[in-house]
Amino acid sequence: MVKKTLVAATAITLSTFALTSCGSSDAASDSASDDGKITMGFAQVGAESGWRTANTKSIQDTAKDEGIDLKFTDAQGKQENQIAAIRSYIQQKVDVIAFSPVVETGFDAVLQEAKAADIPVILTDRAVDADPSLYKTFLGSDFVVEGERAGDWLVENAKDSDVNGDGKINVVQLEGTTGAAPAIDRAEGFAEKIKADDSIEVTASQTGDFTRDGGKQVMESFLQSDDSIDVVFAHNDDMGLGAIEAIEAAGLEPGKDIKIITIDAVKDGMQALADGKINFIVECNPLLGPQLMDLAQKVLDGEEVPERVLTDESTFTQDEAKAALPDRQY
Ligand code: GYE
Repeated sequence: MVKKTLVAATAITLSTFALTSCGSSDAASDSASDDGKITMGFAQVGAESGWRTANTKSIQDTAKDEGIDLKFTDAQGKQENQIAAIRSYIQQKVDVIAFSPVVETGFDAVLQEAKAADIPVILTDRAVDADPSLYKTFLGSDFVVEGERAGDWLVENAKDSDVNGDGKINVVQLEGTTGAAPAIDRAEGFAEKIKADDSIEVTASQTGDFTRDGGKQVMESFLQSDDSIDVVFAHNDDMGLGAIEAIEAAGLEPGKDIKIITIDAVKDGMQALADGKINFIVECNPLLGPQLMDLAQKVLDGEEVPERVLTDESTFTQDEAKAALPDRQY
């Protein structure tokens, strides 16, 4: 275990973890092991989607490659499990805690506890709505921009998206987990951009909890109550893939009878895009492991890190998906 307490107490920048690990004596008596290795506690959301699976693998593989002792928990989509995991990392006196908050609110108390224990926290993937002094940095995508990219595509492709030919483009939205940053921000970015065209309207919007099953069930109910749906905007690929199943079961052709826009660009989504069942995907990069471990190193070295670290992302049309698929890692 590394002694960040030494860094804090002496306010000097220590160049190596080997050095930090033979420093302060009271911290030394706390440590679970004193081998100079970083111990990171990571509280993951769950395993709700292909994106999450790729994200988990990236974090675990990078930790292994870089000799970081990773304590990993899967909160199964429940905030209380995530808070319990973070508390247990505090008790175990890990060097650094990282997590991807299930929802935006309700983490203040546990973040205060980590701060009081002098354990730095790095947010990955999703943000919290809390005092920024409670965490060191936030690494992840700009979800508002992702929603905007989806909205821009629809505005640009409005004519083709009026499948029913009635001059109105009726969009149903499959939202991510209620209260989660990507669900809130993607809806916001999308809504902002579609304002540019009066004929586009979100006629129904409901959570599918970022899962394939959730997307399927919500889409089934949308299809039962409305036969004028032109477009599905799903906050992730998995829900879009669930919607495809529901659309096919209703005897309609996804991508043609109903246009589909999703976010993530995981392999299954990209395959459906290349097959013409999805029309446009906004990329959200799950491979955060290398940047996360790098930030952890820097924080524990006492280096300054930016408050916000963005990931690089693009978008895919059907032709672009065909070209990108052979090299797609996840
Ligand atoms: O888009 C979705 C996942 O937080 C960016 O969570 C992540 C989202 C991702 O379940 O597939």
